[in-house]
Amino acid sequence: MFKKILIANRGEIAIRIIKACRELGIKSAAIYSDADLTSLHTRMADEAFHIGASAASESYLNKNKIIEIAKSISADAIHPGYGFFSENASFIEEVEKSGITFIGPSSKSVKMMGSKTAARTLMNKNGVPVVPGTLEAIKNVEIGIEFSEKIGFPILLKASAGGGGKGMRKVYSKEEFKTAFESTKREALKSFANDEVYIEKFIENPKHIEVQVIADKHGNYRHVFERECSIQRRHQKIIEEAPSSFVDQLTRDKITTAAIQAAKSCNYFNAGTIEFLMDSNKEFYFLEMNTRIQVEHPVTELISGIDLVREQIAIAAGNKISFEQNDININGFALECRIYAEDPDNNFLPSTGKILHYKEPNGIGVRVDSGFAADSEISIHYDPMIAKLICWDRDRNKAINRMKRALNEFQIAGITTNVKFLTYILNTSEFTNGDYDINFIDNLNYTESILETPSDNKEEHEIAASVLAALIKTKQKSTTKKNASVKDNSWWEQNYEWIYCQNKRKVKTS
Ligand code: MV4
Repeated sequence: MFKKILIANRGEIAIRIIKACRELGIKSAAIYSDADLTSLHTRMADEAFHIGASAASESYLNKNKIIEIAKSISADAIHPGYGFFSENASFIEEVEKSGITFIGPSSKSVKMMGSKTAARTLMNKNGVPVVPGTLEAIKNVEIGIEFSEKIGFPILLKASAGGGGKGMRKVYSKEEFKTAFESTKREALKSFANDEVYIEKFIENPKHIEVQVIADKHGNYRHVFERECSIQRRHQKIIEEAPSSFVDQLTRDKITTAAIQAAKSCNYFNAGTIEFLMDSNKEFYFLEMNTRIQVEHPVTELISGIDLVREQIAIAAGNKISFEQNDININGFALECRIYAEDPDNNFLPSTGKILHYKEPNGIGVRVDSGFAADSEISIHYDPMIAKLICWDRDRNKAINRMKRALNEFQIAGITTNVKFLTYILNTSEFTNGDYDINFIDNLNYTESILETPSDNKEEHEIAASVLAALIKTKQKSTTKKNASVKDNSWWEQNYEWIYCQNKRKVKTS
């Protein structure tokens, strides 16, 4: 097993990896940018090394510096987390060349899955259903129109080097085709330095279902069931669930078999995810393969009992997968809410600044994977995700109720978050019934928060929040006392107005 792992990431996933290292008796080494000098991941790791300025290009995306540090501290392996270099084939090649183990797949697998046309061709050859369309890039407008008419409009033009929603355009008719084709090519060239574009039939109102797979370097393949990830906005997932309430056992057998076949077809090792679109008839189509650990991996961990990050590390070290397929079962139900520093009342504008007060929910079936604490700074440089709240219970309905309770307990002040928005979604009948697809948030009529905030003055919010934090710290006063104007039982409503009164009094007398 490895002695020391360099974690080439930050925030909650760096901390998640540190926890796995500690349980395995492996030393963890963090890298940190200027902005992360006092961040949790920097503090929690056994060792921490400054990498550069706050901008990602100067720090977490500084390939040479990362490998240089890994060598100089004699790290045996690098864990990339998600984002940053996790799916960068040239980074993986460099790591492979340096003699350090990359905790992830081979650069070859990543390259293969990075080309959407290559991936489609490979999947098609191996019996994995792909969306009807072309397996190769479209050579010219005439061929494109002829093919589109054959499968029927609307179609999607997709950049071969794209993915995650980048480089996609819907085309409704042959009249639009030429302009759309040319601009998709132009944009693809600019974004990915590759202008190959192919055609897929547009699937109407599908669900996004993905299958977790694990493979080792000895040719063993396992699946860890599916996740439902349709609740998203602009390709940013917000709520994920496992298992999917839409997927019956027969469909599950089919889609997990297809996922394992997909992983085999590119000689994959590491944890990975096969993304599918599923239509209302439960027909599913391969979309992309994610060759990394994903943000939403905890829901799978909670229903299966498998520690996916531990498996990743062990597999990279050359171990076999620690379980047989028949050893694991779906136990209960889990969902994850992503807590973002953004303002749903203001077009989801990112909210930056200092977290003045922070308290996580806890209790049975509640897991919080977070990168922040009180006094943490949410900067413009990185992802606005503050924390992931993951709840488990024996069935979906119970888990949703537990999630609502936990969201209500989550105390974050100083910045705006989407916590109320998440609660709003959980209360919709569509969500409760599992009756939604990838267009759910776009079609949602969320205009204003149900509850009024006591004041729109940011400065007053901040003062009140800091007074609240101070009061909680010194336990000077019970802050859970209800007053007449309380509209619900959220901590904000219970505490904020009370503290705000206190604060006003304080300001007056001082
Ligand atoms: C599609 C599609 C409908 N039909 N392909 C978006 C991300 C990228 N992975 C593929 N995407 C889509 N491909 C066909 N043929 C709809 C989407 C899509 C989507 C897919 C999954 C999750 C969220 C989405 C949001 C908008 C569009």
